[in-house]
Amino acid sequence: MRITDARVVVTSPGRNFVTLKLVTDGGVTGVGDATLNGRELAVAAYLTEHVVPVLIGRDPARIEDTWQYLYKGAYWRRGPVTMTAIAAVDTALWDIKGKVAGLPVYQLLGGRSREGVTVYGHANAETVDDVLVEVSGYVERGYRAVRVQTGVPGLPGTYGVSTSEVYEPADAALPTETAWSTEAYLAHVPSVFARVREEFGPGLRLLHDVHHRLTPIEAARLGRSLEPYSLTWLEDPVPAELQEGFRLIRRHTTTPLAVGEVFNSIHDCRQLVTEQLVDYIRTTVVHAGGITHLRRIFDLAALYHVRSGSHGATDLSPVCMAAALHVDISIPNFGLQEYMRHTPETDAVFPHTYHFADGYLHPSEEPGLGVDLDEEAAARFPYRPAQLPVNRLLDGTVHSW
Ligand code: KDG
Ligand code: MG
Repeated sequence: MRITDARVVVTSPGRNFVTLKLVTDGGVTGVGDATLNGRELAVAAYLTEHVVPVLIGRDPARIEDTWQYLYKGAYWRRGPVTMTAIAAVDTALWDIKGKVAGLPVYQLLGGRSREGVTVYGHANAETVDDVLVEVSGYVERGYRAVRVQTGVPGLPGTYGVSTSEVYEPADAALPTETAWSTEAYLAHVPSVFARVREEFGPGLRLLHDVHHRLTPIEAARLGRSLEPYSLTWLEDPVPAELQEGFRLIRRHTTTPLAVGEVFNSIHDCRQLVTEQLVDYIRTTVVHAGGITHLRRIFDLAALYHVRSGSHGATDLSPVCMAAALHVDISIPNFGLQEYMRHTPETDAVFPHTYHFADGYLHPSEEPGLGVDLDEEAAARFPYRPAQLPVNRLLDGTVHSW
């Protein structure tokens, strides 16, 4: 069996997605997500110019060999663009292998370790009263875990709080600017979780995303102040380039920590995992080298009692979500999976058979990943430039977004 064609499709059914579709001489096809939010065309060009030419004629069964060829063969290792491109190829090859075997991909990964994939949804609103309504909507739909974000009094807009029906931070061709005050934020957040716990009791799992905005000692203070509300995790409390900074947070709080959505390789995770500085590692199929590399990260994490908590925002396409669910259902150290629903337009471009029921997502039972790209539908939604915002402190200093 040989790869005869490899198409890079950029489409924007509500937001931009990049997808790689591999075609084989036997007619079997495979898809992989290659979307890097705000930098989509960089990955599309990497694939088109440097990867597609070396794929034509290759044996699609050789997943590991192809991974090593693209990783070691490029000489320039790691980085979000490279690893997203490799992820797309890897994911598409697992899709093909599943179809050839006549099995859903999770069966090739060792079969089920659980009955369903526990997911968390996003409750967000400007005020605490409104966010309580959002949380109860998730509880009614059967969710067991909810991420809670609210506006901060005194700030014009806050990370994670939608201004429209569909949450979409990449909201303009040139970056919009947001404003941030650590003091106002730290003074507000504990009161939000006090209200949510009071209203929903101890059973509901609660999460919060700081989105890389604090210093280690500020994060330590926040973690400690949230301890009475027993969060499942506090996410990205600080930018994670300084991994030893997490030792300082750990010394002061037992609030569990989750990090990894911007990581792209096992080497980004190594110190945090092996020093047990985090409790959940949030790397994804699309940004961390595909199913092959993600499993390697999760296997390392399992040795250190670190569980998975894969990123699953709407800028990761249904192809990524389909692949993530095959990993989630099969690994021994699954923790939680983020799940934001895509728009109906996106679902129509990426027909899939994974589904939500009773607080769980269930992977497809079809051979392969159980997701496809409808290229005709995709062609109706041309690319639109869209970038993520830039964040500034109130005095104008550029801060982490
Ligand atoms: O592209 C960036 C988004 O995916 C990110 O801001 C969402 O932090 C995020 C999350 O946890 O879903
Ligand atoms: Mg996040």
